[in-house]
Amino acid sequence: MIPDTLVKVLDEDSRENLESLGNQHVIDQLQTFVRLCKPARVIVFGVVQTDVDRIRGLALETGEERPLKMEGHTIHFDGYNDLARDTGSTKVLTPPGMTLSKKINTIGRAEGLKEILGLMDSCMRGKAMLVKFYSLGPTNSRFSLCAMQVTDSAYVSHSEDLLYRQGFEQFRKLNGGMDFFTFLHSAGELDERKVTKNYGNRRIYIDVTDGKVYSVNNQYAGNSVGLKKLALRLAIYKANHEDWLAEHMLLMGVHPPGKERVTYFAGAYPSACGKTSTAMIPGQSIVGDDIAYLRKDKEGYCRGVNIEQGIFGIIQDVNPIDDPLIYKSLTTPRELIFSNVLVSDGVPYWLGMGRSDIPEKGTNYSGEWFKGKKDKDGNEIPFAHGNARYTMRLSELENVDPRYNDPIGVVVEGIFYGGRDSDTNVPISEALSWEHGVYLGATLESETTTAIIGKTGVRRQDPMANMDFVVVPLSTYLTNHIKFGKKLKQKPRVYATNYFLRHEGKYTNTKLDKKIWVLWAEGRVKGDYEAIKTPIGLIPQYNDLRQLFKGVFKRDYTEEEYIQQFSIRIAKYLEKIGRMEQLYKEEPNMPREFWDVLSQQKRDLQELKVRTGKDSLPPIAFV
Ligand code: SPV
Ligand code: MN
Repeated sequence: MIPDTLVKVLDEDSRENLESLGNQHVIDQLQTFVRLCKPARVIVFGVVQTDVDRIRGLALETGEERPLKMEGHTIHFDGYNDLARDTGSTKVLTPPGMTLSKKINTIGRAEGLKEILGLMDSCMRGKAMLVKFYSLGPTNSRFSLCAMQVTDSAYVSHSEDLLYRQGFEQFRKLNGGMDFFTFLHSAGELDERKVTKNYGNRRIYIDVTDGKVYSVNNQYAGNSVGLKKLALRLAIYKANHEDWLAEHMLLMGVHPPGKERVTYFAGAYPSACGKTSTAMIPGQSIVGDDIAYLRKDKEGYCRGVNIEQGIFGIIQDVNPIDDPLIYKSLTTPRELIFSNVLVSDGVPYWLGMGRSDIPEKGTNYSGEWFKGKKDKDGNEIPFAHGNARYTMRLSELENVDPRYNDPIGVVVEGIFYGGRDSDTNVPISEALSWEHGVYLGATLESETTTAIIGKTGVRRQDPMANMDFVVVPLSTYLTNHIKFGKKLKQKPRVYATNYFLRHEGKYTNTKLDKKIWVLWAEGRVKGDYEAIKTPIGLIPQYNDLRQLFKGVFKRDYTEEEYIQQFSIRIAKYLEKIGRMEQLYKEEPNMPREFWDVLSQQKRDLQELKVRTGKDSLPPIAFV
C-alpha cells in the first residue's frame, strides 16, 4: 500500500515502479524520508534505459553538470570546502553498548540521529527526490547486496549510474524482504554555481545496525555517493558479522608476457598510492579499481568481485606517458563526468596532464579562475584541484577484463598492500605466511596527499587502506582477516609494494616500474621465481628483475639500482615497528598472530643490527 503522503508527490511512472517493486519496507522508508525532507516531487526510477538517460539529462537541467565540447563529457564542481572525503564529519552511530576503536569517529546513536535528522528537515524543499535501486556487485551473484539511493542530487544519481549496476530486478527478487542498504543524501541548499552552500553543516552519519547512511550538505562523491564509501562501511560491518571480507581493493588480471595465463590479484592502496594506475598497467586487465568483496568458494579458493562497474579516478598526473590507457579514454567521446578540473572553452585541463598550453583563465573549483588567483589565506589557487576526478564506466576501457561482470567472481591468487613512503619499504616484498600478510596490510602507511582533508606530507597509518571505513573494532576486523585466510584451502600470497621510495630526494623508480613488481609477484605465485628470505619478507633476486626489465622495457636494470631499492633499511623498519606498537597497543583483543609476527620481526631486525652494526643491509647479506 502506497500511503497518501507519497501518492501526492509521485508521478504516474514512479507510482507504477514503486508498486511493481513490491516492497513495503521501501515504501515505509520513502514515506519517512518524504515527511522529513519535504521534496516537491519524488521520482522512483525503474528498469528501463530511458530512466538512465533521464538522470544525465536532469544533472544538466539542474546545472550540477555542464556539457563539455567532447561528446558525452560533462563537468561537475564540488564546493571549495568539499573536495575530498571528509573524515571529520563522518561518524558511526553507536547504540548503547557498542564500543569501537579510538581511531574511529563515533557519536551516540540517539544524539547523532537527532542531529542529522534535524539538519535534513525540509532539506529537499522545492527539489525532486530521486530514488534508484542498484546492485552492489554483479547481478545474480551470491556476493551481491541490494542498495537504494535516495538523493536530491542528479549528479550523485548520474555518478551511480556510471559506477554501479542497475538493481531494480534484484530488489524485486527480495520478495518484499528487508535485506538491503539505504542511503539518504541531500546536497542541501545550492548557491548560484550549484555548489553546496551550508558546507559547515556537512554530516555523514552511518547507522550500521540499521543498514542506513545519512549524508547532508555535501557533493564530493566520496561523501555523497552512497554506494561508494558509505556502502563500504555498511558492508564491512556485515562482513565482520558473517564470514567474508569487504575490502578497499582493486581487482586485476595479470598477464605475463609470452605466457598463456592470467592470474588475478586484489590490492589495497590508500588514496593516491597508485591503486588505479596499478589496475591500469598496460598489458594487464582491470576487474575493478576500488572496492571488492571476497568470499571463500566451495573448493576453498578465495573469490572476488568488483562491487562497482565504473571508475571514480584521480585525474592528477594522468598523461600519455604514465597512464596511456586512461588518458586515451579521457580524451575521446564517451559518457564521462569530470570533476574539479579547469574548464576553458569547453575543454578540461588537469594537473600533470603533460600539456604546456594550459589556459591562463577559465572555470575551476574556485569559480572563475585566472592565473595568480589567491585564496582567502593568500595562497595561490592552482588551475585544477589535486583530487580532481573522472567518472566513467569500466566497459569504456579497452583493457577491461572479460570477467569483470562474472557473478561467481575471479579466483584471487595474490593480494597487494601498497603504501607510500619515501624511506622504509622496499618496492616489493612477499609475506612469509598469511598471518604475515595480514600484518603487512595492518601496518600499511601513506604519506598524506590531497585525497583526504588535512595536512600533506605526514605519515598516516591506514590498515588495509581501510582505516576510514572500518566500523568494527580494528581488532575484530584483523581477526576476521586471519580467520578468513585460515579457512581457505588455497590462500592468496600477499605482497607489500612501495612505489614511492626516494634516494637523495628523488624517486628511485619510474612510474612504469610497478609493472615489473606486479609481474614478479605473478611469477612467484606460479612458481617461476626463487626469492631471498629477509626478516621483513621475501624479496626478488637481482637476475629475475634484470631479465624482467630487459624483456618488458628493454631497459638495463643495474645492480646498483637493485641494491639501492632492495636494501633492508633495518633502522627504518624498526622505527616503523615502533609506530605500529603505538597504534595497536591501544586496541584491546588484537589477534595473537599480529603480535607474534611483530615480535618476531622486531627480534630479527634488532639481532641483525647488533650483529652487523649496520642500519641498512644489501640483499646479498641475506643470500
Ligand atoms: C579514494 O580516495 O579512496 C577513492 C575516492 O576511491 S573516494 O570516493 O573519495 O573515497
Ligand atoms: Mn577508494
